[in-house]
Amino acid sequence: MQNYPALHSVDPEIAELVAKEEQRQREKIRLIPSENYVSKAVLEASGTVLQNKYSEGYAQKRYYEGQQFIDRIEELAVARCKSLFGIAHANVQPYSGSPANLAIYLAFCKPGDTIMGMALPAGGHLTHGWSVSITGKFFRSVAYGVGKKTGRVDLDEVRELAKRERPKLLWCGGTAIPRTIDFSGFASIAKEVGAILVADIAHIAGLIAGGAHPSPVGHAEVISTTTHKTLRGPRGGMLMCNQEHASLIDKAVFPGLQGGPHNQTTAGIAVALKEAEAPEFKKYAHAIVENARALAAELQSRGYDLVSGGTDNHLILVDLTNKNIPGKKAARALDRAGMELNYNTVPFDPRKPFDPSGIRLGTPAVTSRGMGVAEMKKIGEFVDRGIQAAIKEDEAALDHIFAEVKQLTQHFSAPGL
Ligand code: DSN
Repeated sequence: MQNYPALHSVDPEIAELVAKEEQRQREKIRLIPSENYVSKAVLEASGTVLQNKYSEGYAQKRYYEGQQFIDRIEELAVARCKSLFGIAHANVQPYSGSPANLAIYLAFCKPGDTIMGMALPAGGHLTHGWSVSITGKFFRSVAYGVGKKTGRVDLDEVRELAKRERPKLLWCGGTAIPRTIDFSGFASIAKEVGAILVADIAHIAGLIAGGAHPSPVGHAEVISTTTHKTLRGPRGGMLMCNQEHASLIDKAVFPGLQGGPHNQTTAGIAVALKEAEAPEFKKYAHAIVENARALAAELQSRGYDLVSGGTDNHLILVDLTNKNIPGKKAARALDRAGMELNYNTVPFDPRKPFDPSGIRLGTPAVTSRGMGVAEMKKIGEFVDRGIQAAIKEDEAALDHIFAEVKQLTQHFSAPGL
């Protein structure tokens, strides 16, 4: 357990809740594909006196004095990002993924312009133009989906739609895509219709950094990511582009959209990027994919219907329709049984987003704990037993599974805890 003596003395209520959350993260099998465990070094960097400093602007061009060390920290984060991804320009100031994506609109679009992204129910992200997001309200948004039979993006359909609609921005990437993204295929469409291709690699940044997924560099003109998913950094965002767009992107982030950067996060990002340069991180990235494949195979062998028939990356999307249980009921029961995942829409879902047909799970966090293929088989069994118990509303069985889950997790220490 972490020791927070000052917090315990000033605010025992918050201290106790933090301790309980830590215990929860230690005991449970964490399967939300957008979550992870940061290292102790990242945690330490994110909780420093950098909290105390304003630094609007960029290194060597700030609007506040006293930037001798903040500048160096941001320069290190930028240099490490550029080197890790092999790109000319990086901005590490976006507060998270949604502000990073908004900055891209600000850089390249005017309200009312046509933009094109993957539909949310097909696996896209809210900020790729979905109707309830500011990006679907301020811009004319057109959405592509996935094939009904394949569960995969059909680039011929994307091309046809793009030729008809002529979007200014074309987004690829999303939040529930279990398959490899064909960045070069998207790039050829963007070129054909004169759109700027934006790759949102939030989910797969760590896989790309570790060589377990192809890189969008050289294909997408702008790349957006969060830093806290497979990349295993603190909660934050980054934008990357070639030199041609550098100034537009930087101006859109500040002063266009944000004020002072969160320097404590910048330091945490710098540390995570250093960790991601290490050879062990490459092994980690490949192990995430190997584990996801093993977990997917185990679920399939137990009769689960996986969108697209499997996975190429860290993420598995399960359509529970054939199991006669809605996603939310399954996710709630599995949480009680010690497995944390989220209910999710599946493509062409006849149910509502707040009570959809699927669950979404992934392997970044369990892989950070050092779990491997043998444990994935066990987790597949736990998930199946949890869902069977949920169908029967057998709460005692769920409690029993949680006890077994704790037996397993106690053998795998989690980074940072
Ligand atoms: N909320 C993130 C996810 O879970 O995928 C995306 O923004």
